[in-house]
Amino acid sequence: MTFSLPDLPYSHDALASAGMSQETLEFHHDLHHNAYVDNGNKLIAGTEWEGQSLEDIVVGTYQEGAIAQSGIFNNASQHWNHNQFWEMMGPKETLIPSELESRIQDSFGSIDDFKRQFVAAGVGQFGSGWCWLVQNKDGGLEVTKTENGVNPLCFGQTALLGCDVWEHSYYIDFRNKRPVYLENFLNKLVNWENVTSRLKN
Ligand code: MN3
Repeated sequence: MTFSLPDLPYSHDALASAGMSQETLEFHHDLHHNAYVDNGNKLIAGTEWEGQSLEDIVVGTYQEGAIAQSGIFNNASQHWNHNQFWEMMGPKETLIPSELESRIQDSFGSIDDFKRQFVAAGVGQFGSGWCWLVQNKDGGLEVTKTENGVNPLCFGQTALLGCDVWEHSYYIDFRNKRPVYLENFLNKLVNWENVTSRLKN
């Protein structure tokens, strides 16, 4: 399949009062995400990956242990990551549904402990990357961090929540304050109903 840029599930100014400005979304969605789409399409044209699903391309081109991933992987995975990221946020403040709350308490002890681990993972990712709340195959939840475009699909995990810690995601609104960006993300931007809908039984 050919990659295409999805519309944001809200207007570009919808998250501004929650800490993600219109300018950030114009740069991040319309330019950065679009570049992964365009570059990915150019790179897969005429290869065995043209016509495969996005998930199959990500998993199939991931090279475990490689110092640098291929261009196809980098653009395909970043396209997938951003597709998820836009859906994981929303303009409406949501509470953590009880189903997810109890899973988080089982795995981390408390919501606050989970949030502390998530922020620490994002702050501790040296350079560009993502931090995640994932569900492992045994059903348990875990906080992870990944570099560049690497994501939970590469490890057979389900991505429940992911936060982009590339500087382009926070520099306009938070400058160098990545920890404040991460705390704001958890407390104001996450659509917890979307996160809960990703849980597998
Ligand atoms: Mn990004």
